[in-house]
Amino acid sequence: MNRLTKIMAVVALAMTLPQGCNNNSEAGTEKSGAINRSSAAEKVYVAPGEYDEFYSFMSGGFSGQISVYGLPSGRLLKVIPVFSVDGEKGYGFNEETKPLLETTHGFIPWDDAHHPELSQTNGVPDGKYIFINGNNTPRVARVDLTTFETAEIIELPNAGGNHSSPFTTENSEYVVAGTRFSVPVPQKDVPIATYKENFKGALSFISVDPEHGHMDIDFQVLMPGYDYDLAHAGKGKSHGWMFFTTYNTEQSHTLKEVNASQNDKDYIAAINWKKAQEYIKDGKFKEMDTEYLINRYDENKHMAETIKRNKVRVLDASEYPGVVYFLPTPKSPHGVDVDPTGSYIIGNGKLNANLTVHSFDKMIQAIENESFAGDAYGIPVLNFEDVVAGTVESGGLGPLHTEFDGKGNAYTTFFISSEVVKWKLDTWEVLDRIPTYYSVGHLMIPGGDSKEPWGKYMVALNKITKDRYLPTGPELAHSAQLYDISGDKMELILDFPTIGEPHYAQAIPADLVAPNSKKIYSLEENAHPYATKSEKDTRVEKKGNEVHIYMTTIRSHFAPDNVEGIEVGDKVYFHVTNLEQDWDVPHGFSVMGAQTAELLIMPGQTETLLWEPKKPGVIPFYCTDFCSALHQEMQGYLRVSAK
Ligand code: CUK
Ligand code: CUA
Repeated sequence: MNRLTKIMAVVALAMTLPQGCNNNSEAGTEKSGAINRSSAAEKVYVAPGEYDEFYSFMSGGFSGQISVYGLPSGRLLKVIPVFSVDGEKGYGFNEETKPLLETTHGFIPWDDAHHPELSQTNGVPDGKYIFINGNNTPRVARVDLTTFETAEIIELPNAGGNHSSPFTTENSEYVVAGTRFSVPVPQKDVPIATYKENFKGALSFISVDPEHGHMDIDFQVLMPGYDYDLAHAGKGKSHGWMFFTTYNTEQSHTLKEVNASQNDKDYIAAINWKKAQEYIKDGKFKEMDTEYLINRYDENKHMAETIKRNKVRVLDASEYPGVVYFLPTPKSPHGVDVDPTGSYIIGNGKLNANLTVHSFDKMIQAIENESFAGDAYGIPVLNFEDVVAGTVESGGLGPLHTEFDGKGNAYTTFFISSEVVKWKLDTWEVLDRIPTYYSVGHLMIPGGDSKEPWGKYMVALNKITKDRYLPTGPELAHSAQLYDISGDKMELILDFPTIGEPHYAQAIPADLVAPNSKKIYSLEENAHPYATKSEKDTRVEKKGNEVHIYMTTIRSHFAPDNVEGIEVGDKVYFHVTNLEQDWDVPHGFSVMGAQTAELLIMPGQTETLLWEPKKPGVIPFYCTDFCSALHQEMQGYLRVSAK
C-alpha cells in the first residue's frame, strides 16, 4: 500500500461502527455479555429511601447541560442547566440568569459541553465546584456544588472550539482551555489558505480565586495551529506542568481526516505553567487587545452580572524559552492522561493499537541535557526515544482515554474495537479486557484522573446504543455502563441511558458533597433589588410603559392576585419572591401567552419574568409547581387594556 491508501484504510477503519448485537460478545453469551444477574443486581441495588454511594456528574454533550446520577444505582438526581436554556427551571429565561448566557456574539442559549472536571485540593476532588467546557462558542462554566447551580461562565478570546478543557491543576490554581480549531489570532479577515502564517492555537490558563471561585484569564500561551485536543495536569512530581495533545501538526485546513493523519507522530505539548507565571510576575508578557465577557451569578442578590474585559496577557511560545516542549507521540493522539503518581504521561494515538507512555523523569532529564531532536515554531522537540517509558501492546484498536484505580492499574477505552482494556503501570502488561456496548469514548473512575482515585467502579460512556434498550424511533439515547472493578476481572453490572452525549464524567463520594448541600436561601439575607419580604410590601409600579409587579407567594396564594391598569405594549416585570422558609417548597409562576417560560422560585428567592401582552383581555396566571393541596387554587388575573 502506498502512504495515501494506507491513510485511507485507517480512516475507513475509524469509521467502522458496530452493526448490532453480538459484535463483541463472546460465543454463547447474549447481547449483555456474561452477566451474573444476582450478583450484579445486588451490587447496584439501592433500596428505596437509601442513598447512593457516589455522585456522578455527566456531560450533556449537545444538550449543553450536566446531569447528576447516583452510583451505583444509575438514578438520575438532577439536570443542572449550564449552557442551554431550560424551561423546567426558567434558566436563561428569567432576568436573573439571562446574563449568564451573554457573549461577545450576543445571547447564546446553547452549547456543546464535553468535559466536567471537579475542583481539587492537594490533587484530590474536593466537592466545591464542577467546571465544564462549552465547545462551540468557547466558554468555561463553574457550577457551585452547594447549590448545584451555574455560578459563572467565562468566555475565551482567541479560541475556536474549546475542546481540551477545563482540566484542573492540583489546587485548582488553573483550569485550562485549549483550542481545537486554530483561528487567526487576533481574529481577522484573511484567506483560509494562509493557515500556516496566520492561524494559531491559544491555550488559556484560567485562574480560580480560592475564596469565591471567581474565574479570569491569567494568561494565554500562543501556540502554532496544531489543533489542541485534550489535556491533563501534572500531579505530585509533575505538578506545575500541563499536557495537551495535538493532532494536526500538518497544519492542514481542509480534508483533515486525511491531511491531518499524514505525520506518523504528532506532539504532546508539555507546558511549564510555573515558568510562565515567572514571566508574568516579571512583567515579561504582551498585552493583546481583545474582548471577552465574564458572567457571574451573585448568590445573595440572586442575580447574574456581566463584566467586560478588553485585554489579555499573552506569551508567544516561540519567544519564551522554557515554557513549552514537544513530546513526539504516534498516530494523532487524542487523550492525554497522567497517572496518580504524576510519573507517566499516557498518549492515546487514536489511529493506533498500542499506547505510548512517556516518562516525566526522562522528559526532565532530556530538557536538562538539552537533548533535542530539533524545533517546531521555535519550540524544542524532544527525541521520542529519550522520553518514552514503555508501550502497551493492547490488542485493541482506536485508544481514546485512560483512567486509573489507584492500585497501580490503568484502564483505557478503545472506540473502534469497543472495549475497555485494563493494564499494569510499570510492566505495561494487559491484565483484562471487557466489551462495551457500543463504541466507548471516555471512561470514568471516581477520582480516576486525580492523585487518589476511589477505584471501586468504572463507567464506560458509550456513543452508540443500538439494541440495548427498547427502541424509541430513529434517535436512541446514548448510554453509560457501570463496571465493578474491585476484583481482578472487570464485571459489567448496569446499563443506563444518558441525556445528550455523555462525553466525560466525574464522580465523588457522596459524603464529600451532600453535607454541604444548601437547603434554603435565607429570606432575611435576600439582597435582590426587587425582593419583597412581606405581603404588606407587595405593590405595582408603573413608569411609562414599564410595569413592575412586586409579588409574593406563600401556600397557597399570590399577592397581588388581581392586577389592572396594564396596557398592550407594556413591558411587565413580575418580581416574585417566595416567602416560604421550608426546604423543598418551590412555587412556579407563568402567564398565559408568556413569551419565554416559567419561573421556579425556591424558598427565600426572588425571580423575574418579563411579559409583553399583545392583546387586550383578562389573562390568567398560576403556580406551575404542585405545592399544596390547594395548589390548583394558586392563581390570579391580569387585566390588559388597549392603549
Ligand atoms: S471527547 Cu469530545 S469529541 Cu474523547 Cu473528550 Cu469525544
Ligand atoms: Cu404554589 Cu403550586
